[in-house]
Amino acid sequence: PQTIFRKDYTPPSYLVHTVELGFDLDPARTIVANRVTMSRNPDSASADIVLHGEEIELVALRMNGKALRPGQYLLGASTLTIPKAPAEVTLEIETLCSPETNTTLSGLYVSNGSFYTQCEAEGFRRITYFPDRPDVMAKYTVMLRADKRRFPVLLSNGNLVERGELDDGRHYAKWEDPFKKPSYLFALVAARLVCQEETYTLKSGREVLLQVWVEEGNLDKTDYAMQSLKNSIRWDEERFGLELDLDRFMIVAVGDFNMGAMENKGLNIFNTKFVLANPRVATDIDYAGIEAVVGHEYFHNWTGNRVTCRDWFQLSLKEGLTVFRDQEFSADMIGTASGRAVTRIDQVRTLRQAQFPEDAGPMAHPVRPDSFVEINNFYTVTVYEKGAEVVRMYQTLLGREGFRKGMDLYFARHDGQAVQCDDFRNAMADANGIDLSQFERWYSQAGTPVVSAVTRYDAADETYEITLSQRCPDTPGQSDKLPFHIPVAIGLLGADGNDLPLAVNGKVVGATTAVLDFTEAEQTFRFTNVHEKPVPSILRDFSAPVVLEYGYTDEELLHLFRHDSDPVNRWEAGQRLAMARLLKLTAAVADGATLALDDTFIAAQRAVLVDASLDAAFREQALILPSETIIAEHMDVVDPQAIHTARQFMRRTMAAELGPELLEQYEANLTPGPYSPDAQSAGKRGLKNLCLAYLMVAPGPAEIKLARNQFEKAGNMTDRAAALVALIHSGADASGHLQSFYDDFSGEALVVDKWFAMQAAAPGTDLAAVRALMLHPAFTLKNPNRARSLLFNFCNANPSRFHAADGSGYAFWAEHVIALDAINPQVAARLARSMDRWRRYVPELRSRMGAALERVAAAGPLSNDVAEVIGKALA
Ligand code: B3K
Ligand code: ZN
Repeated sequence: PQTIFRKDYTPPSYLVHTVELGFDLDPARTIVANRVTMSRNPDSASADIVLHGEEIELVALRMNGKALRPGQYLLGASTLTIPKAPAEVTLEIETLCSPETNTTLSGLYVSNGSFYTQCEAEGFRRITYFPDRPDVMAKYTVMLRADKRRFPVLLSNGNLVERGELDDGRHYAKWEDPFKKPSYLFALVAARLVCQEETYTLKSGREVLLQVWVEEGNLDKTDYAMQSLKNSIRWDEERFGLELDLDRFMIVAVGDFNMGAMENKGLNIFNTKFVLANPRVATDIDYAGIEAVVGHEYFHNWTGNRVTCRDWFQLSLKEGLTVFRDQEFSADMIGTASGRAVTRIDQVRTLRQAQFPEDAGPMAHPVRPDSFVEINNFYTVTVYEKGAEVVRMYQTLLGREGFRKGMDLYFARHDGQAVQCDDFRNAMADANGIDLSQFERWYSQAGTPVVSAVTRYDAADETYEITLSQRCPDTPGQSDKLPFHIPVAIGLLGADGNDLPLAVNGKVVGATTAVLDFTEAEQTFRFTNVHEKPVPSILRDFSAPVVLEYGYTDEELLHLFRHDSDPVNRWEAGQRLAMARLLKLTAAVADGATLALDDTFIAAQRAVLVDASLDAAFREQALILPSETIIAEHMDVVDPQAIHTARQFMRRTMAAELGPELLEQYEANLTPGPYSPDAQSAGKRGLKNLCLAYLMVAPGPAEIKLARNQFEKAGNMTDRAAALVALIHSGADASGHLQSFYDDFSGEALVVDKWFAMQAAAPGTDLAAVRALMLHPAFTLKNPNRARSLLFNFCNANPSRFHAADGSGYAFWAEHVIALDAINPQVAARLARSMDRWRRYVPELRSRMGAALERVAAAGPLSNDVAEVIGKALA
């Protein structure tokens, strides 16, 4: 496979003005007629037209009205080149494709008998020959023709301008998108669907048509998506002054989809998982996911579509920014400061669970990568979530108003353009009159920076000094990194737990949190008028995506855990207390020593659990122990069984010591009455179900009865699924409950996914049980949601079984990476990532993991997607 480098970017040789597409849709043999007008790009030295094409058959090619003979164009493996073309060109291209055999779910494909498309990043070239790159923006007109009975609904981007009947039971619809767009935002749907629709009035008074399209039988599950869409529209108007620019905005749900959703202009296509919800089938987490993803795709209309990326190396320009926007949207929808903090804690957990490991592994790459083999491998937690952290840091440095000024300037300068990450940074800097050149390193240097803090209190002087130093580990292809520009938010707590007033380097701060501009390798900040020795609360609200090292004592952490006014750092203190103990316990397990957990820790947990002045959602967060994956990241050599045993011991001890309080909080957080997904109620359910999970770690008959009762009486999926998970994890016989759950929901694909997922992730489920589940009639590798629910959960969320000593889990992994690769390379490559951290495991496991990787590498031919991931893991 060939590596593509950012430094090799060259402008397109031809610019496209208009694209007229005609589709004769037939599952086996679809004819695509493409009429495109283009002119030579003055910024390019080349007069060759280069079009991309994959898995399509060229039927006819005309240039300026004349048919081209084979010698007049060159057909490569994935390009069509017309050398020395005239300055102004109209091309007419006719091609054939086969949607029903397209299992990659990229390009035009069939799901449950209907047509859908997915073009980002490079799927449009699987539909027609085209300069399929985001810096080629054009106006599209689309004519769809299909059998009316089988495909009654015909949708594409923009506005419906015409529809009518054809011969032979066929019909047509013509769509026109008034906005220029890159090919990756093209979409069509031809399907048997129904919709919930509504006319919505924008702040300006303009009316728009909103539609949510789903398969028949799912109209009882579209309310929340519609509500989230309206909330998103309103929020973008209020927070960023950005209005919906179309008369019509459609969301379509499809059951076979490679990722969460896609922001095609005016026609968002969604994985059903992020559209369909009602209390019977969806959990609180599902509801939150729908709100976030509907928001995310909607916000792309400005950050992604109106202003797009020059090339795919700039992906975070739209993704990091849009994730940040959806995070802020979700936080604002909750509204309270503590609710906001809970969403922030979730973000920090995701970073530690997935992004820090990525940044420390063989696939580590900067937020703006320098090279790739397969772009689809770079839709990563680094580009998305770390990218969002980078955007968040602008806001932390500039304040909300300064950030808004930067956004306004960005749109003023770049609306309608395809630009780079640097353009966004320059808009932020210029709008605020500050120098952000060092900030560029967040885009160019991979790896998670480590910030070390040392403090010194001078009682005589009443000064407090904090010396920060930073380093960043080497990553593939990068060493000797330069210092980052890191905003370090800090507060100082007095002995009474209150924040002390702050004056830093001679300047009064006027708030209880100061944001330090940390830019050097080492830098000292001096607080004055500090009347007592404080406890520092460093990196409040997780102000930068770094690892913070500071020699906190237990007393200091307990003080922060009790009093910190910053809820994120309050939570963090609890995580530090837990992590120190988990690491000691893990070592003790490995050494065969006796395990013990101190009363101080238990007492601190008890205090938070019963503190009714705290939101239930926060208390839940505080009681969740660091995951086995996060613990592993803190160790040089990883022994997954020891980690699992240690963490289970801690959970069992907490359950035993906190039994009465857990039961009391279980009862105190019931949510009687009709289900509502609001944050308050969801928080209560979350805490209640966490209490249940602890009570079920080593349950007696009373606890089992409690769980069974909840399972049977539950009025919503959140409570029902939580009870079932608790039963499965407890080791009690849950087979009857699993069966009745399946029988009740066998017609609901998304619930069947949950059914597979909860079994796959349970420590009681060994490989034999997973293989048995694969034989279940509802299992298929072809549906990504289903494959993820069973395989990915086993390989990523059930470490004690996946890492079985005999290596059987790894062999299973290899077998299915290979099997999936033949069906859907994008999904296969995601599964391939489960082995990223293989070199860190104990030698017995490491050698077996290496063998499994070699086995995949030797299987052939592999897709570029899988070859890149495996090649980098073995490099
Ligand atoms: N932009 C799409 C992701 C496309 C992934 C292609 N492999 C979804 C999103 O981020 O909104
Ligand atoms: Zn996105």
